[in-house]
Amino acid sequence: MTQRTLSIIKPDAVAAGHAGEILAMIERAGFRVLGCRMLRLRKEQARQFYAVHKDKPFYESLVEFMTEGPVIVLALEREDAISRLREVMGATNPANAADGTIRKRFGSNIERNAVHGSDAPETARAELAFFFCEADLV
Ligand code: 3AN
Repeated sequence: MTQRTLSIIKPDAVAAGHAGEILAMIERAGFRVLGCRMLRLRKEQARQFYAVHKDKPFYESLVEFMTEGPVIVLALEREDAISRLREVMGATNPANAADGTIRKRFGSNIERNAVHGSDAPETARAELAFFFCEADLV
């Protein structure tokens, strides 16, 4: 089933100049880019985006990290987009990520892990709407 998902190339990867290679890996994996924006998250936006983690000990640190520099947000489409993107990304902790995955190549640690991908259809819908109007997706 054709599905949409939201990816974020995180501040660590953008600052290190890895955005182009990460986008190339995503495209090589068969995703169509429906939308692409570079922006710097404000603290309130990052808090809201990661609200599901608000009681976790790493929440404030995660918000600091995600607001430290520009990110690139991507609206993506392909067959089984949500699970396929998570395969291309690799495990949350780059130390556990499979060879050839984005996090294995470009992640530094469990927090600074280069890329985000939605984890379920409902979160994908909400996360896409967080950054894109339907009319912007081409
Ligand atoms: P994923 O991004 O693989 O879906 P989540 O949703 O569990 O992982 O975590 C969201 C983000 O929070 C991660 N991408 C990572 O940046 C950060 N994070 C997750 N677990 C930890 C942790 N134990 N310590 C620090 N940061 C974490």
